[in-house]
Amino acid sequence: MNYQPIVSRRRTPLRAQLGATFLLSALVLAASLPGAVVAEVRVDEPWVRATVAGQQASGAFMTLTSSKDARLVAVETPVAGVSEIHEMALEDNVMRMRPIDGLALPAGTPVELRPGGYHLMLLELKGPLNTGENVGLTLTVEDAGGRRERIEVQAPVRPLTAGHGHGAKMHGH
Ligand SMILES: [Cu+2]
Repeated sequence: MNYQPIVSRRRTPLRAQLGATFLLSALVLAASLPGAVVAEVRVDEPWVRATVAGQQASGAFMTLTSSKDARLVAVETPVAGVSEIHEMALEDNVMRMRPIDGLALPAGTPVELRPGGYHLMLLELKGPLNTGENVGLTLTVEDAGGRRERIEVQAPVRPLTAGHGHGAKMHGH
């Protein structure tokens, strides 16, 4: 890679101006995200849907807020043989879920994973998920520069009534 063209385009006065702006932004960000020094992605209200007898799939939900532009690219959990990132999409006027390669986490913007929306799909469950238990989830997040970070999450198991039925038919709104 040759970085010469990028360097030659820079102008010193502009850079000096931007420096002050960046410093201010950094201070605001640090104040609004306590604990962001180590973890760059905040995980709020994680939970996993409890299963009923014989059910072999479930969903995991949470709100993710990244301090800089990043993507959620993978999820792993010891309770499932396969874990995927899913989106809901309208097909023939019916909302259906389908796997995606990654979920964009724009800087400073909370991204909600919820029943009926983006979610983490836990497939080939190794056993029942009972209300009151905790499920360990490992999220892999990749920043714009391709650097990856793994985030450990403990998600409590909650009953079915916590949201809409997973994969339920829903009309667009
Ligand atoms: Cu799904």
